[in-house]
Parts: sequence; structure tokens; C-alpha cells
Amino acid sequence: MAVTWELRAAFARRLSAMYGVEVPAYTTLVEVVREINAEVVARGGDTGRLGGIERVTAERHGAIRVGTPRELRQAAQVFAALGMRPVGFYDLREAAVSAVPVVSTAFRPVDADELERNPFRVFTSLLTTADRRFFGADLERRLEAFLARRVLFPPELLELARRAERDGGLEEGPAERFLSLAVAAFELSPEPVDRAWYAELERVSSVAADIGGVSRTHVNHLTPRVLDIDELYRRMTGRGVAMIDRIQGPPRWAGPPVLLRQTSFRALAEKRLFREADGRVGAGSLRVRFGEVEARGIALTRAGRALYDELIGEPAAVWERRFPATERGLARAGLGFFRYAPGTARGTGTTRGTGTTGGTGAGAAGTAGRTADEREAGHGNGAGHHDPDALLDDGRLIARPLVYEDFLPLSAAGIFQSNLTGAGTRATGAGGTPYDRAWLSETLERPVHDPFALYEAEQRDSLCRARAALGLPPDPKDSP
Ligand code: OOG
Ligand code: NI
Repeated sequence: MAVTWELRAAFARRLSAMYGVEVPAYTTLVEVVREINAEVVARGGDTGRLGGIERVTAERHGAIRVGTPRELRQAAQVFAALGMRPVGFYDLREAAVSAVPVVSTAFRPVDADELERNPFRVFTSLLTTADRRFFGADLERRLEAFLARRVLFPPELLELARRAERDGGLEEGPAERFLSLAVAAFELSPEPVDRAWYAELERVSSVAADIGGVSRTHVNHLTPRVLDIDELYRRMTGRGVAMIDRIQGPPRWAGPPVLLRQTSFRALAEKRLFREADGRVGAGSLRVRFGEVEARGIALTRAGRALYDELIGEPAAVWERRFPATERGLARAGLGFFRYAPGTARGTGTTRGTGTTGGTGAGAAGTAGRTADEREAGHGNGAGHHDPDALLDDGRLIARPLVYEDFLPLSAAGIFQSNLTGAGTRATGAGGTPYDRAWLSETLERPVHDPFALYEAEQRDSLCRARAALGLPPDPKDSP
């Protein structure tokens, strides 16, 4: 029996092999990433704090784009077989300056142990065909008719996926069949593209054409995780690879890595067959698939995220003024998420500020300049020296950061935009189709998880366990 996580790991491996054959530049990217990650580890970088090198080396996220709620529901079924749940709702229509008529979610594992085994995730976008800012009534009707005729996921694949979800895995034979059908569903279709139809959609948005102008879906990109994205950007450029203008997300700054930084090489021209108006089929090319790479940092709380949103686009110097410079500072200010565990020091006072939160020089900076009164003022529930802050200070608790497992709408929009062939068109005003998280949940017939709630639960559970291990009473603040 191949259990859920084994199916997920095998799927990620096979998808990577398939995509490497389709897009040789991806293989180059993976090689450079591997080189850099090995160098960072050799330099003695404390990489383990944000996931061991094994996890990081295997880590990928894919991106796919689908056309209808039905296709999205089927994709969700395939991913459910792999233990990947919809997390987060991203409205790229609002985030992008160019015409990007999609809303998205990410399918990913949600439990800590599942993430540890294999964190494979797929950013999945749905074309918003009913949004009048992009699609007039006539175009919407023709688009819907086109999409209704195509089959992305064959019935046999969906049936195996249902079984895998129900049973928590598949026997060897069915697992093999499931994996090969699943990978095939994301291969580039050899079927000729209708030139006129594709061009009509491209005038609206090249994303719309990539989704609704072809008969199948395909992996748009498969993103490895790198430990030094600035070096990656330099090295790819040095190899003569055209990169997008910048790294999306937080700047490189002196503090601990937070959230997500991403960049990509520009979409490459790929050979496709086209059907012309007179029925002739001939060769041509499309430029839609690109090579993305990412560096992951610490998950931020709602407050941390609000600060991030405020500082988007600000240079490192501003970050260094506004964000705490250490993990310990992020924890104290309630800006970052952490997993707590009992520390080695069980006494009080003696190990204060010895850097038990580790990482980039945390700890010592921790208690400095802050009086006991100030610390008390921070919780005000009478827990006194039993609150996490005090427990960290005296070494009874240690904290490791939670890795940010999700995406950023503005970065996603930036990545989409940097790889579009044209800005497309969007009418102002009349938009208003209520594609939102509730709508998405209903459409999927599955809950769409709130990423903040997942990190919060993880942090709270770890704190409860740690307090119990230390023989401390549960903190009323931490009960669900
Ligand atoms: C998705 C673009 C966004 C990310 O990592 O933020 C994305 C797409 O191009 O389909 O993948
Ligand atoms: Ni991506």
C-alpha cells in the first residue's frame, strides 16, 4: 500500500521529471538551486531552522490554471488523494495591474507531520469567466461552451482519486495507474491550438488564452526552494538567462527571513501546433511557461502580515526600522508564528537571554531594555512568569519558527504580470462577480482553510504540550 504522503512524494517527483523533459531550462534552474543550497549548508548557514535540507531539496510548488468550477472541483479531488487541501483565497484580479482574470487557492498538506514528510503544494487558479470587466456576455457564452467540451481529468483518474482519499492510499497497482494518469493530466497537450480563438482571448488577457484557448491544462511552472535567492538571481543572470525585473516579496534585509521571496526567469517560447482559419495545421510558438524559484521564511501573524502589507516596496532600511531584527523580537511582538517546546533549562533566571530562540542572533537582544513590569504588562491575565515570553526568557521554553507555507497575492500578481505577453484589457466598473472564499468553498464542496488559523492552531497546540511537559497549568488564553 502506498499511503497518502508516499503518493504525494511520488507525484511531486514524477511531475518534476516530466516537466524537466518538457522545459529543459527548469533542469538548469534546479541544478543551480542545488549548487547554491549545498554552498549555503557548507557555509554553516543555520538552514535547519526553516526546514531540514532534505525537505528543502525535495520541496516544489507547482502552478496550474483551470477554466470552470467543475474542473477546479476535479483538481481538488486529485489533490485530496495526495493529502493536499485548499488553503487560502487569492484574488489576482484585484492584485494585478494587468488583466489577470483569475481567483486562486493553494492545495497543500495542512498537518505539521505531513508538511515535514513532503510539503508539495500547487497554486491553482480559476478563470473568472463571469467577470464582465474582462468577458462580455457573448465571449463568456462561447468560452463556457468551449470549456464544457473539454475533459481535463479522465473518469478513471477521478475514481482512483476518490478511492485514495477514502482509504488513505492505494495498493501498488492502482497507485501506479493513478500516478501515471495524474501526471499525464498536467502534460502539455500536443493538440493544435485554434489560432483565431486563442488570439481573441489573448486580447482580453494572455492568462485567459492560456486557460480557455487550449484543450487541456498543463503545469505552468514548478518552483524549487532556494536558500539564497539573491545569489540565485545573480547566477542565473550570469548564465545568460533572462530573469524578470526583480525579486518579489520582502527585500533582503538584516533580520530573519519572513514570508516568501520569489523570482523567475522569463517565459520561454515553446513550440506548439496551430490550426489556422483555413483548417491548415502548422508550427508556431507560445510564451506562457516560466521558471520560478522561491525562498521561504517565517510565517507572520495577522499583525505581522499587516506590517508587511504596509511596508511592501519599502527598502531594507525601512524594514530594519520597523520590523524586529530577531526571531525573539518577532515572537515577543506577536508578529511571527513559532512552535514551542520545553527548553533544557528548567531553573529560573540563570539562562536569561542566552539565545534560546537561536537563529540570527536572537535571545541576547531579547530581554535587553525591557523591565519585568513591561513584560508583565504584555499579558495581563495573571499568568505572570508563566507566560510564553517569560518562559522563553528563562530558557524553560524554546521556540522554532513556523515556515510560511502559503503565497502572497501581490507577489503572485507580480509573477503573473512579469510573464504576460501583453497587458490585456479590462473594462472599469461593471465587475462585481462575488468570487470570494465562501463561494470557493461551496464550489469545491470542501472547506477552504484560513492559513492564519492553521499557523495559530499549530503554535497554540505546541504551547499547550510544552506547558504540560513543564508541569504548568494550561494558559486560559491558549484554550481554543
Ligand atoms: C501562478 C502565479 C503565482 C506564485 O508562486 O505566487 C504563483 C500562475 O502563473 O499560474 O505561482
Ligand atoms: Ni508559483
